[in-house]
Amino acid sequence: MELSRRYFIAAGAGLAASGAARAQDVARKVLRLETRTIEVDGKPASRYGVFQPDGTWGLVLNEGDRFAVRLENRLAVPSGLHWHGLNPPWRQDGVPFLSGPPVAAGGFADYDFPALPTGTRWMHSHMGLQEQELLAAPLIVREKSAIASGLQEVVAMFEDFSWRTPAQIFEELRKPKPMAAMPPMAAMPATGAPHMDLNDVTYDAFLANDRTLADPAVFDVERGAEVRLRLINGAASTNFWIDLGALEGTLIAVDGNPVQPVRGRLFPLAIAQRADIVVRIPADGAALPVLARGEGLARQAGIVLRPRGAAVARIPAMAERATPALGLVEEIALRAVQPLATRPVDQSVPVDLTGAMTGYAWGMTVRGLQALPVTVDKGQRVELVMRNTTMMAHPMHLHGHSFQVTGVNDQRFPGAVRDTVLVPPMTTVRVAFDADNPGLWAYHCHNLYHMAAGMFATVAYRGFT
Ligand SMILES: [Cu+2]
Repeated sequence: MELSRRYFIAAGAGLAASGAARAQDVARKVLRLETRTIEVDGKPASRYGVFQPDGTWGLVLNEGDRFAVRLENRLAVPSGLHWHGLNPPWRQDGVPFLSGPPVAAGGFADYDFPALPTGTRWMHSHMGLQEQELLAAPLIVREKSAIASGLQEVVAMFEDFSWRTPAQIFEELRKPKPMAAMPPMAAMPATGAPHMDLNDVTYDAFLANDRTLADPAVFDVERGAEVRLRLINGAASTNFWIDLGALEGTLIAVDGNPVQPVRGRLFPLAIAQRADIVVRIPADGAALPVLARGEGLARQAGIVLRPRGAAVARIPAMAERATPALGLVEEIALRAVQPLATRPVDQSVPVDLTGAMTGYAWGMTVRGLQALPVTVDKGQRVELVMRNTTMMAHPMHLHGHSFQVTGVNDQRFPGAVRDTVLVPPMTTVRVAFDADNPGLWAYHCHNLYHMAAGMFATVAYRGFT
């Protein structure tokens, strides 16, 4: 295929790790997929991770940089990374079997493209259920404005943790269940009030930067100074509320893309979404927790901002009360700073999110057909009309493009530019994007188990692949 020449990518199928020795020869950052041990509730847990050779977690670039990376797979299994929120040429998107082959155990792959769009992105494995094994890390492209502001930046990624293997979790989910215990994926109970299912996996812990609240990551900050939080929901299947406690913050970007500022203490953060929030550290000098509280749960994780000399109080892993469900009240109020250009929609594509009553079978239909891609022509303005026919919320992610949220049910508005939007139960969400990045792109629910159970589709450019 001509593309493989045009875009320099060496998928390291069968190549030995001796390729690593040459990494110094090219001006590339090296990212390694490794096995490491973290501590959860005082017990060691062996999990995957993404580190630079000097131990740095993930990657921070500056606006204008190229994403010039060699990815070394030091795991014993085929793997890879998807650069979530960046819009690379499709062969470099890191989705095994769709954008290219997986990276073989001991092999490597090279990537080189402009690191765009800027902002808070992240990286994670798109291979099987590896994301649940914590194969994810922050990927930040610092905006010129952020660099010029001189604000201290604190990156926090929140994840869900289980002592069970992801395969065990998935097997348990897929087991046939008695009718009474079956989640009513598309049912209305006799009361008439819709029953919502918030979480179908029960986790043992939530993590912030790999740590529980028993031993949280603590960041030193200056009294009275502003700090820019770059918060990432890297969980496999948990939506969070970001809780700033007594502190009010200003939301300035979602999914890395600037929004008109929104003040608040509580912000929804669905699976795979990001939020940039600026907080001012009070002059009184108290330490400030930034919590991620599981949707519908009391369980929480968090980091602590500590002014010089402040004591850090123990924060319980379980709050007194469970949080409510995430909704779209905040989403509807968001306004993009850089919206899509005004132009008519060339095609509007109905996409239904579906769940079967029996078994754990999730799906999505395009124009009413399972497994049909969203076919687009380069240059089109495309609208996706996502109708959730199920009783669970689905964080829907489109690869390779940034979209603008343009409507919820009957309401139209020029909303945020994102790459992942939450579609709550029995709700229709509209997004629009410009078909400007030819390829064959993943388009799916970012709940790992929903995706694995079939809620996965593609966007295909006509005449391209
Ligand atoms: Cu889903």
